[in-house]
Amino acid sequence: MKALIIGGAGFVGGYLMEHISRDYGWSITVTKLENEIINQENVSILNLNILDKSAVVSLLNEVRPDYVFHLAAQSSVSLSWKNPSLTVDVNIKGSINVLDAVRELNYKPRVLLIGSGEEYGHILPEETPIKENNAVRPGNIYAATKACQNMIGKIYSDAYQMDIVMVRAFNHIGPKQAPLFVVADFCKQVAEIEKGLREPVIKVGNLSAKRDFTDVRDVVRAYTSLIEKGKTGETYNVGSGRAVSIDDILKTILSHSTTDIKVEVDKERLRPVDVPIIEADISKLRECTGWNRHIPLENTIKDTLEYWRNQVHLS
Ligand code: A2R
Ligand code: GDD
Repeated sequence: MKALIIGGAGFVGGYLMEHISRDYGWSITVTKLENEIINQENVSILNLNILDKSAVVSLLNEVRPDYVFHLAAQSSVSLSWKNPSLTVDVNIKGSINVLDAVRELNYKPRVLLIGSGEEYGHILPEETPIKENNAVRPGNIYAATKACQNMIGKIYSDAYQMDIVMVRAFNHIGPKQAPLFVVADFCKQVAEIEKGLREPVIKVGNLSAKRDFTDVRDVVRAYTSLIEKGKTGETYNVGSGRAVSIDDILKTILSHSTTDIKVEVDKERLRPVDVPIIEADISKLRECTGWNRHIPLENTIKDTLEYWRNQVHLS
């Protein structure tokens, strides 16, 4: 099998490459933006900006993959408030470029489109944990772009009989994630405090939100299982099935530190809207693939904190 990973220099891309090389042995081509760096042996690395449709067409014709993992995105909810048009361009226009380039091929590779649990948005109490056929009511720009990507994926799949499987990924975390995201951010701050690089005060945003966190190493196993076994035109939640408050996440991180750390809410970290709870129903994923989380949340948090301690030590 030939796998193409689009947007492979990001957080998930690195883990997906490792998992495919180690556990599947498929040949891998991975794309990145020109300014990005990928250090991975035995993969073919190409530059691609998905906003350039003709470049996407040429690349697909050159690589002719069996499987396409489309990871490229502006992936931050927080940044989507600050740069809505970039988020719309990359997540909607970029995804259409990918789908339309696949449509132009004279064969039908299987495409996995990565959306988000954020698409569900304002979830009613009786809708938790949320199923894939629930209404989507996106509460931010990022979520709206991913809901749009999902709808367009379904349209391409039905209208052109394309082999597209869609994912709604809930929060994924682990070592090497950018400190734009909550667990990496808090762990980095704690590591810097422990090293004496900042005063013993951790800055936080909305601690009452509840999100469904899964280790990225478990998430990539779900993606490979879905590209093999998912049903064409269907959407699958990928999450743990259990929401945890950001406050509990913070307490767990702090419990692994011996330093006495004060918590301070930083208004800059609060979002115009932050939906209270997003929790996945993962029965459809389980029935289709037999997937189960292997890594408990506490272990992921410990690994992430250890990663940031090493980073801070090296800096
Ligand atoms: O924004 P950058 O410089 O970090 O680059 C990101 C890249 N990317 C693009 N690639 C090709 N053409 C573009 N126009 C373009 N704009 C951004 O996609 C980054 O290297 C990659 C996405 O990786 P992350 O931001 O680290 O996301 P992650 O956590 O790997 O999530 C993978 C997928 C995304 O669709 C998320 O929205 C979803 O899972 O949660
Ligand atoms: N980043 C950040 N920083 N978030 C904070 C902070 C803080 O200091 N304090 C509280 N939070 C809260 C946010 O308000 C949000 O409710 C929650 O922590 C998680 O925020 P992020 O880690 O930034 O992730 P996200 O939920 O907005 O988006 C992630 O998960 C989505 C799936 O649910 C990303 O990985 C998306 O790409 C993904 O689609």
